[in-house]
Amino acid sequence: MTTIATSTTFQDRKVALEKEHKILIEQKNAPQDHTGNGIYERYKNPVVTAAHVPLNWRFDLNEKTNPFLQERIGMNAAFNAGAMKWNEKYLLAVRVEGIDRKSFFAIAESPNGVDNFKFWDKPCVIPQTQEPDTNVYDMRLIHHEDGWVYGIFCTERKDPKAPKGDTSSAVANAGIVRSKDLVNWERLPDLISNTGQQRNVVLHPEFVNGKYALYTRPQDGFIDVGAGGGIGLGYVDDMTNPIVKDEKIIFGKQYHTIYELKNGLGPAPIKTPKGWLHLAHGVRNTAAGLRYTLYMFMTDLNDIAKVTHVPAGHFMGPEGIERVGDVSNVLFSNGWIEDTDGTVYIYYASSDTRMHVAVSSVEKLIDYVINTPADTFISAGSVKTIISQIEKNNTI
Ligand code: M1P
Repeated sequence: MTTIATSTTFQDRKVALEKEHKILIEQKNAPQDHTGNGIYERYKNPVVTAAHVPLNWRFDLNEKTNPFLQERIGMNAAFNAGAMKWNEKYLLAVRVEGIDRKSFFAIAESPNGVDNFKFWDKPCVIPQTQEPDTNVYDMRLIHHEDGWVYGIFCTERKDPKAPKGDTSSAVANAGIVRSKDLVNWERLPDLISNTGQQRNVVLHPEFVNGKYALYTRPQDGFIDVGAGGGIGLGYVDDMTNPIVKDEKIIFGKQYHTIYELKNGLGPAPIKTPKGWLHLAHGVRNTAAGLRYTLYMFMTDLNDIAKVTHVPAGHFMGPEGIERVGDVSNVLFSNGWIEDTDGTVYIYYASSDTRMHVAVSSVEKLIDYVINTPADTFISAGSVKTIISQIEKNNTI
């Protein structure tokens, strides 16, 4: 049997693919060319996309077994990444989604936090519990004061109680791994809580009265939070037996806000002299479907259950190309890095498709959270807030 593929086609394609990939990975990034809002600067290029995934994960590079150099394992998206600085490098624990719809985690590393993100040699191997995860996603990386790096992620399995013929209903819970080198991961039992489902679970980086503190997002159903929802806070004595106790909602959903339908914590909070800075996502319904935006709030340094400041509205909403993707009109963040000089790299995904970065500082974020007017929850209140600002400006 003859084949139309020739050695030349294979070699040409290989050279072209490698060149394209190198150009993409090494492309320099820069802040967007506009004045912006003074709170953060969005960067021009996405920092990680499905096309960043190494060629040897996707292609069989042996000419004998793949004469046409076809992509054997396609990648669909790279998004919702956890983040941390590690050995002077900026790391993202990216949710990579294959075209088989399965997500997995893979670490991408950058020397500067804004470009040149390269994946490590192989994706992360997450050990299984007795009940294998059907899908895993949205890992938060937390370097806890106990010395371990924890990865808390969503594990999803088919709902065993789903009626016959319902092939969609699932149960979501928090899966937990920990590591000392980010290569070898130890799987701990999944979170044990009183609610049916959990997503967006985040570990507080410090002990609180000798206990581990976990931000939760209890929900009744897989998509709908139902009667529950909101950002919860509960305590665990021992992460090897993670039973959440005293779970209370510290930030509930609220009518006619950007977190009307549901909300969930993003990355672990950043400690500042004024309080703990939090980044979260809020979801509201629209005629065009759900809209996910990011918002910020601050909690008390000595009482992490006490919300002290909440600027009105969203901190970041989808803009331009960010508005379009597999699940359009979504911004989601589960990773940020506070650098030693106070710079904050905010990693966010757009429309469940790609990763971006926006850069701010602890100082700017504190100013934003403390001095942005709070929500009055009614239009007349918003008008009053604007007029008060106009009048103050008139006295300058
Ligand atoms: O599709 C948007 C997001 O939907 C879910 O978020 P939440 O748990 O708040 O509903 C998650 O599946 C998330 O990964 C996804 O980005």
